Amino acid sequence: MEMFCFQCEETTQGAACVSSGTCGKSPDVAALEDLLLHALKGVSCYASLAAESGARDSVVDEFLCEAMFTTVTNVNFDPASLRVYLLRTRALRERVVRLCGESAQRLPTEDGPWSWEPAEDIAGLVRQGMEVSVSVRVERMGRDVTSLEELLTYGIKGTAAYAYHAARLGRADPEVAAFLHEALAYLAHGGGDLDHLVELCLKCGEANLRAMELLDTGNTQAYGHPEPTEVRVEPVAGKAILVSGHDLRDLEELLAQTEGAGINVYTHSEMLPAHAYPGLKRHRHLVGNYGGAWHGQRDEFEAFPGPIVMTSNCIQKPRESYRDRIFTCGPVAWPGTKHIDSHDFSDVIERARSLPGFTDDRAEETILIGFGHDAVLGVAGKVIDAVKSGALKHLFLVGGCDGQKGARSYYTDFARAVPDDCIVLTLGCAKYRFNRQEFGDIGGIPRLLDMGQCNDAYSAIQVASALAEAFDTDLNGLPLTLNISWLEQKAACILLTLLHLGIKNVRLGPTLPAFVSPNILSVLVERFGIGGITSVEDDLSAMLSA
Ligand code: FSO
Ligand code: SF4
Repeated sequence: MEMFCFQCEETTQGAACVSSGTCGKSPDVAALEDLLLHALKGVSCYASLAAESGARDSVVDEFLCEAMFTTVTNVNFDPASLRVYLLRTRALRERVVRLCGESAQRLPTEDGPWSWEPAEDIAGLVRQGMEVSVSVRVERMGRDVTSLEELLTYGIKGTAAYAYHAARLGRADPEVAAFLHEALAYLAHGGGDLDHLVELCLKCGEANLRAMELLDTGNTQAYGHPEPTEVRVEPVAGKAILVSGHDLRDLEELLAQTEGAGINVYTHSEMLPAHAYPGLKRHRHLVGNYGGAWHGQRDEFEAFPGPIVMTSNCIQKPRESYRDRIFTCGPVAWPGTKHIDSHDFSDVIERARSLPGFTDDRAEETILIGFGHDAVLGVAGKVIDAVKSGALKHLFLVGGCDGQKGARSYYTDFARAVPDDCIVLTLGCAKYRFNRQEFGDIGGIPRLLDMGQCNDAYSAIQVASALAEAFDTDLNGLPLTLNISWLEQKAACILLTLLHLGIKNVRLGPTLPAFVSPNILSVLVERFGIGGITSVEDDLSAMLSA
């Protein structure tokens, strides 16, 4: 049986990856991830039953988030690591069954995710995974039900990823986990009711809003509110470590362990926003950002003269030239690369000492970042006055994930074409398409406001809500258009959050999700006004005249 994966925007020919993933995922890895999802649904069936009598287990909740995160695009490509997740899932199920007590017997007697037993070896697990793949479900449930089930599943994966990062900063809300269990249990039983699936998708958007809020609180309480900061984007002489991904907690630990070691630390891709947090930028050896969005990593990592740490997605197949100096953390894994456990970065530091580092300073060049909700709301009065006086006509959120397709140059052209009396808000790795360009300002307000990582969509929502209140309108009544570039499942959960908030007419590109069937797309268009992108000129003029 062939693999079948269409969870991200880079799926082959806009349909599904069937012989191998564009991302590098092998059929075996795809099957193991499908099986992990299946096994987790089994755990959630019991966790939902236990919750009915008020019994909860934070260990299970945290594991669920990490294990769901490991199945997100560009996170885990290692069959051995996925086998460990599967065995841990089976062991935790035992724990939740005990938590349920007698109610555990209420689950059906026929086989299902609640009764799965792991095969002996990886080959056996792969065979089990192929039996629960998306294509099997499409055959059983039909295209439309599977389409909504996948939208919900991907929303859950994204929410779990944000909840995982928040938990590492000591922030968790059992209600978020309770929703994830409820939704996975519904999927386990093959509910198939389209209306209920739509309702669960919107509830997922609500749970994700809470997960992003938890992460925002975790980040800002640990490191302070991001503040406008000029970040150096060309290297300086000295030994060097590069940190990519999204996990600020990993970065904090690495900075503490390299304090006074004479090694410079650089951010890469979605780690760029770290420079704006007072609690992180106080480390003088956090010297700058190196490179751009995730998909340029193979050239960038090859050229980087030190070790690289991947704290979350997006990892690509390492080239031989740097395979022995790339390290993974948390849910990230690639076969044959060293995984860091318990924040012990001593191997990374040792590797940095043994590598040459940068031999000289490159010409200084900086970019301005750090416009989280606190910084933007600090100048809200100025923004409101500028809108009232007509100096500021429209705000565009141009952000989300970047990807490898040439069609994504649309976002560079779009940001460039935004008229001078409009502001561009951005976040996520999509900003690398235009964040080294000069945008100028409107009455002292920079025309390009970098709000942070993809999860800082939370900041954008806070700012939009405050402006709506000031103008006595709702979120759809603002001169604001969301033009979102999507790649993977964190974008799916953010989209569901926007729909939960009632935000209409979001543009999604560069292509619409392959997992959304034509019928379900019509529902999304009719109910929420979701649309794709066309040409920069047509889209801009439609958005400005709406
Ligand atoms: Fe990008 Fe990757 Fe942050 Fe994603 S690095 S693509 S949406 O993981 O999460 O924006
Ligand atoms: Fe293809 Fe994306 Fe799935 Fe990778 S994650 S196999 S690129 S659809």
